[in-house]
Formats: sequence, structure tokens, C-alpha cells
Amino acid sequence: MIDKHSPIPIYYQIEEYLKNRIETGEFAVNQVIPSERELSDIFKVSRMTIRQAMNNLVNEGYLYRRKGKGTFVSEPKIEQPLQGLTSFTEDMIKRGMIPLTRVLHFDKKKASLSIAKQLGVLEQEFVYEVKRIRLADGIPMAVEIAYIPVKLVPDLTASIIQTSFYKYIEDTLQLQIGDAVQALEASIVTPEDAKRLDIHAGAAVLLIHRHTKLISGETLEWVQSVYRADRYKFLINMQRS
Ligand code: 16G
Repeated sequence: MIDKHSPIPIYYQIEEYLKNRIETGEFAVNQVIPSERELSDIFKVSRMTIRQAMNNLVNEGYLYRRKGKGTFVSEPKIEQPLQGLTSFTEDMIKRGMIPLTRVLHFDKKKASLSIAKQLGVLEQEFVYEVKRIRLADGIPMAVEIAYIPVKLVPDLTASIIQTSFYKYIEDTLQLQIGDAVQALEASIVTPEDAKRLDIHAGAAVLLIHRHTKLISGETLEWVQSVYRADRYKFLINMQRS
């Protein structure tokens, strides 16, 4: 099972062993895995070594802990290819999941200088500020704050934004979304977002900023999103030219 004479650290071998059993489904989703004590008996290593392997698997999103109950196998992460310019609603439906949106905040206000710059509008022009929680099959996945120029979408309402924004833009307003630039960085969740996303304070999250343009060249939205790093991984397809 593990090779104590190998130059590969023992915690890492145990981690790989457990990962393998999770990936093959021998440890099923939401199944409790053996305790630190049991694993240290099985592998004949210290509990410290087991703890290190388990901590890494928790941090990588393979396992989650429930206080007083034990350590369980997580659902596999959602793999999101960064290729087409898609919406949250489309992404979830494609995966056979049910998208749901909770609008936390919907406001029309004058753009600050920094928002105006992001949207390419004049300072003091009206913009919407929309904060939404995006859920898949009832599980919160992301918190998004979007800024949208009012002049492009004059009749936007909180109830429209509770469904798909992109669908409204394309189907109802018959505008064509062109392209987007997206930046992705690692961060730690704020205490406020931890509650909204139902994750631990201090958990890892992915911060995403997206500028989306209409084919006319006007900026449609500037969105700052916080995605759960334990539920999401982004795939990038690269070609050597
Ligand atoms: C995605 C986009 C967001 C866009 C939204 C529209 C990322 C990181 N962000 O969440 O910019 O506003 O889709 O979704 O992918 P909707 O059409 O379901 O409202």
C-alpha cells in the first residue's frame, strides 16, 4: 500500500491512495472515511502524518469535515472550460443541474470614477449595481456583483436578473454579445461571502473579473465574482502555435 523506504513522503503516498479510492468511487460521495486513528492503525504511521494527508485533501476539495461527525467525501468539482463565452444559467443547464439565483441587491446609481472607467462610460452616467448569489441544485456556487450601463439595458429589473441576464439581452432585447476578457485569481473568502456561500471563514475562493462587450464594442457588463474553490475548477485549452 505504502512504501516507507520510498523518497516520496509518506503523507503524500497516503494522500494519493485516498484520492485514488475517491476517484474510483470506492469511497462514495458523502461517505464518511475512516478516522485519523483508524487510518494510522491501517497504515502504521503517526496520526500527524495522516492529518497532513487529510488536510491536503480537504484543502484540495476532495474531502470535507463535519464537526463531531467525521470526514466525508466531497462531490467532484464542477469543471468549467474557459472557451465559449457562456452564462451561469447555460453552464448549469449543460451539466444537467438546476440554476437558481438569489438577488441580494439591485440598484440604479451614478457611476463612480472607477466603475465608469471599467465600463467605458462617463462618470455620473447611470449604471445598475446587481449582487446575486448563483446556486446549482440548491447549492450556492458564486456571489456576483455586476455593473451594467443603464443606457444599454434601460428596462432591467430585479425580477429579470433573477433569471438569465444573457438570455434577456439576446432573446428579448435582440442584442448580440460579442466577447469578454476574464481574469482569475486566488483569494480568501470574506466573512460576509462565507455565510452566503455556506463555506468556512477563511476558505479559498476564486475571484473572477469579467468585462463583456456587445458586438457594437460597447461594454455590457463588468462583473466581479467570487466562486467556491472547493466546488469549481477552470479548464483552459491551449494550443502551441
Ligand atoms: C456568468 C458570468 C457573468 C455573467 C453571467 C450571466 C462568469 C465568471 N461570470 O456568471 O459575467 O453576468 O454568467 O449569467 O462566468 P446569466 O445569464 O445566468 O444571468
